[in-house]
Amino acid sequence: MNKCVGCGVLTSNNLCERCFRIRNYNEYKKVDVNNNFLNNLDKISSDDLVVLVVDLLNIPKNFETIKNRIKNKVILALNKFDLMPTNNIDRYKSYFDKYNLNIIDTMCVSSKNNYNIDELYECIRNNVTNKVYFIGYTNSGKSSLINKLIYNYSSIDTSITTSYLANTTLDLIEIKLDTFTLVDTPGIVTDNNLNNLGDNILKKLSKSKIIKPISYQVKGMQYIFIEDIIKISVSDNDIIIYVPSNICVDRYYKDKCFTSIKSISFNINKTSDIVIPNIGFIKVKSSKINIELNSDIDIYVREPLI
Ligand SMILES: Nc1nc2c(ncn2[C@@H]2O[C@H](COP(=O)(O)OP(=O)(O)O)[C@@H](O)[C@H]2O)c(=O)[nH]1
Ligand SMILES: [Mg+2]
Repeated sequence: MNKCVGCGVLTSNNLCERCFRIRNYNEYKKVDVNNNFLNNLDKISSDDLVVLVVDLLNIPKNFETIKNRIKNKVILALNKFDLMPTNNIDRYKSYFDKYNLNIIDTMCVSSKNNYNIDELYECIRNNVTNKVYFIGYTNSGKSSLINKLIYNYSSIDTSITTSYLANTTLDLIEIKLDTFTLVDTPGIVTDNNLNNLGDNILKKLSKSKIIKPISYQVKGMQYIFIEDIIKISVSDNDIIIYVPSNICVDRYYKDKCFTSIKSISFNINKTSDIVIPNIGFIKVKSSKINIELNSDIDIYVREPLI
C-alpha cells in the first residue's frame, strides 16, 4: 500500500478510486470525517513553518480555536481574493490583528488568478528551514495553493485533488520543492455547513464570480431571498448583501412559499455582518432582522469585514 498522490489515503494504486473519479468524471462524493485535524496541530514540530490559509469569504466563526493550537511561525494567506469586491487589502489584513497569531507576514492571495503567489513563495523560502505545513479550515484552498506553487516553481508532474466539497484531502501529503517540503493537510472541520448545502448551490459556488455588493433601502416590510435557501425579513433599514455575483438575490414585497427548517432573529445595534458560511455576508446597520433557512447552516454575527 502507498499514499494516494491526490488525497493521502492508503491505496494500492498511485491515485485512489475517489480521486480518479473526481478528476476524470467530475464525480464528487460527500465524505464526512470524524478525525479533526485540529487535534493534530500539536504534532507539527516547533521549528517548522505554517501557512495558515483562510477563505476571505468564509472566515470561520470559531477562528480563535485554531490560534491556541498553533505554536509555530505563521504566514497568513488570505485566499480567494479574486472574489472580493474591494481592493482594501489593509482592511482585510487588520481584521485578523485581534487574533494575535505569531505572524511573520499576512498577504491576500488567489490561487485562481495567480495573485501574490510569487510573494507567498518568497516569504516561504525566506523563513522555512525544513517543512512548511498548509493548514486551515476545509475548502479554504490549501491544496489549490500548493498545486499553484508546484506548477509555478517545479517541474514535478503531480497535483493534489481539489474539489468544492469539504474533506477532499484526507491525510498529510508531502511534496519536496526546492530545498524544503510542502505539506498539505486535511482541513479543519468544525461544522457541516458546507456539506449541508444542496448540490445545485454547491456547483454554483464552485464557479463563484466576483462579489458585486447589492444595496437595499428597505421601506416597510420586505423579504429578500438568496437562491431558494435563505429568506431575510427586514423592515425599514439599509442592508448590503455580499454574495458571489452568480448567486441569485431577489426582493419580494409579499411573502412567498418557503419551507424553513431554521429561523433566527438578530437585534443588531451597531453596524455588523451577518455571515452565511460559504455563501457570503450581509452588512446591516442597527435593526431587527429575521433569517430563515431551509438547510442546516450556522449563521453568526461579526464586526464588519468591509
Ligand atoms: N475563487 C477562488 N476559488 C478558489 C481559490 N482557491 C481554491 N478555490 C476553490 O475552493 C475550493 C476548495 O479548494 P481546495 O484547494 O480543495 O481546498 P482545501 O480543502 O483547503 O484543500 C475548490 O472549489 C477550488 O476551486 C481561489 O483563489 N479563488
Ligand atoms: Mg485539500
